Amino acid sequence: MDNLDQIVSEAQAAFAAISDPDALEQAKARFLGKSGQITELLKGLGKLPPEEKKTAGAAINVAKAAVEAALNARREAIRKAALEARLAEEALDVTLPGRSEARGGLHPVTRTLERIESLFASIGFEVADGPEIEEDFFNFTALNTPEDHPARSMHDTFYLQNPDGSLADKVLLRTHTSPIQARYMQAHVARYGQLEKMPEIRIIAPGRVYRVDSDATHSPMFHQVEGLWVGEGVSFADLKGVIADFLKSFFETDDLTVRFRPSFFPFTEPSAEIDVAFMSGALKGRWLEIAGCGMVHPNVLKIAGIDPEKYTGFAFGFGPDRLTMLRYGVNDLRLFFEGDLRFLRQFA
Ligand code: 2U9
Repeated sequence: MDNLDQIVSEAQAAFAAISDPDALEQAKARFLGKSGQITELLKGLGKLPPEEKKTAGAAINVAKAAVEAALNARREAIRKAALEARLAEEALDVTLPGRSEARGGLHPVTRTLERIESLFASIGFEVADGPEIEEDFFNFTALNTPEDHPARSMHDTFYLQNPDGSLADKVLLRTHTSPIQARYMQAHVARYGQLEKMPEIRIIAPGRVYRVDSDATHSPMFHQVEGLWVGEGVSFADLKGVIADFLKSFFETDDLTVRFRPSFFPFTEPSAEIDVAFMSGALKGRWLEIAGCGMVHPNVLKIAGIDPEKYTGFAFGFGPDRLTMLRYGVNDLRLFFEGDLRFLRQFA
């Protein structure tokens, strides 16, 4: 049966030379297919005399099994090689340096706002909020601002347009955060106005405000933090104490002097500008205008439904953008709103 050994060797050599799975199945057909060499030999068994059939049959089956074994071994080798190639291709180099998440940080003005909020929270002030798109009533009328006041002109205030381009009726971008307090007072009166003794109002109102103005010290969008304390017997002396304590805490020094300089606002009477002078450091001895304040005008209390004969209050307003410039020594306000990370990263 030399022929059989030869077929087996031929099959083994043929399979060994193949590394493509489809080509391997085609090579299999040459030996084990319908007209394959082994199949043909099996078919020829019928023609042999009965005494030879058994041994010849057994020998062919041994050869067939050897071809099948070679085929399976090669199939397995090809599968393994393919898997290894894929693993090598998809391998991760876990020793490469990682890609780290960029670290975010708070905007310097946000830091100032949070600082102001927490200092006032420590003396019982609640943080109040309101819409940036505001009604003329809450922005001006409720704050005792006359119909012909220049702040009401389109020259100073952004008014909203209807989709057809016509001017929206008395809807504007708030020019200060005072409407937050006007709304708060109205809601407070609706809730507690009937009580014999109305609970005190003690709020600060931080937020974005908008004015038609743009240069190195004015941005069309800027921030304000205003405060309001209304109750029985609230006086200008209380105002002075609260403001002086706040400024010392904010600038982390007792080495400063606060000055109240008479001024005018439609919503306060009397009104004052607040100046501060540091007794040491780079700004030593220079008066800096830092805020405005005053006793809430009786008309403002009346419009909110509060009896000005029974209750009084003080209000004040800070520009946190300016406070931030002072605290960090920045000389151009516009840097805060350009979103340049090279600038902002310095505060993160
Ligand atoms: C109500 C009544 C009174 C808030 C006040 C100022 C004075 C003030 C400035 C601060 C910096 C504007 O952005 S700024 O230039 N603000 O001078 N604000 S009194 O008075 C109020 C507020 C609400 C109901």
